[in-house]
Order: sequence, then structure tokens, then C-alpha cells
Amino acid sequence: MIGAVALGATVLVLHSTKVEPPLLVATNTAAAATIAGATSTSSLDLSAYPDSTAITWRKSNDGVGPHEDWVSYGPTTNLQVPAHSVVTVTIKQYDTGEPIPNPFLAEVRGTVGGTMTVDGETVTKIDADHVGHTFTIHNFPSDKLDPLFVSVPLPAMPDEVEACSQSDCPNHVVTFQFVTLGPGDYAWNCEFPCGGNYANFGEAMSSYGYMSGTLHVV
Ligand SMILES: [Cu+2]
Repeated sequence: MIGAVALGATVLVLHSTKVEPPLLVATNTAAAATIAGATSTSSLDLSAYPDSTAITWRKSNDGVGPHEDWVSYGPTTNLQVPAHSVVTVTIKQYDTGEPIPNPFLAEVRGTVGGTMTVDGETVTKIDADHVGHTFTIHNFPSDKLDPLFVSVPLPAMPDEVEACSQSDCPNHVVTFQFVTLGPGDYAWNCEFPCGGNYANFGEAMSSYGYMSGTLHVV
């Protein structure tokens, strides 16, 4: 009984530290959906930053950052896209990087055509020795969700670049498209250990809302 009470208190504390970032709703675009099964087109603009000081909503939230030395996606990681839509994602990637432990994650998976563009060039993978982050959407464990798996690697900015998080700082522009099926909530996160502490899986990797978020398909 004492154990159960202690466990309940722990769950409560863990839960209270999870702050849901503000919702970013994809913009509906006018282009016709030319992919079978899709009825609309939409777009999302994101960035991957070397620190979280660019995330403006955090500055008004006591206790949840910004952390100057924590990498972060922005402007938020709580995303909403339409069901049955061709979603065009643009990610500005401002961070440097390292060799990614698993080269599978240096390849583009689950996008329209199996490709993405990097600074306008169409590619199916990037150099596994120079990866900044990944943007990886996957299912929560549930048999009620339509399958959705999308993973794109973000190329690292060169080490000699002074990585910074302002909009005019040097960056790579990555674009890709994916197609949503029915409604549901999906998890997305960076699969490259880029946080601190234990094996780089701590801090920005283990705190929800920096290198992780939710994709609401509605
Ligand atoms: Cu990362």
C-alpha cells in the first residue's frame, strides 16, 4: 500500500512536468492534391535550432526553459495537419552535427517519392557522418491508427559555422512531402541522440517538447 502511494506520487510529479507546447496548425494550400487518396494540400514550417532560446513561447513559461544549451525544434513541437492531405514540410536546420550511430536514419523514409530536398537539391539520403537531427513520425502503439512512418535526416551545418538560432543565421533548408490517412495522434521525435546526460538521451531528448512532439491528424 505504501508502495502504491509512492508510485502514484511519482506519476503525478512526472505528469506535472509535461507542458503541452502551443499548437501549430498546418496552413491549407490551394494546390490540388494529385496523389490518390488525398483530398487537400497543406504546409508546415519548422526549424531545428542549436539552442532553445529561439522558442519564444518558452520565455513566458516558468520552469520549462528556455535552456540555452538544449537543442530544440521550433516554433513548437505540437503540430496539427489535416487527414487525407499532402503535407509539405519545410525545416530550416541551424545546428551542427556528428556521425549518426545508425545509418538507417541518414536515409529518407516514408515521404512522397522517397525523397526530400536539401537547399533545392533532391536526395534520398545524406552523409551519415554529418547529421544534425532527424524528423521522425511514428505511431503510438495502437491498432486503431492508420500506419504512418516518415523519417528524414537533417544535414549538419559545417563545424566551422558559428551555429546560432536567429532566423538570419546560416541554415540548410530541407523540404519533403508526406500523405496523411485517417485522423489520430502520432508521436514524432528526433532519433539522433542529441541531448545531454546519459548517452546523450537526456535533457532535450528526454524532456517532451524540445526534440519530441505530437502530430495531430484531424
Ligand atoms: Cu536531435
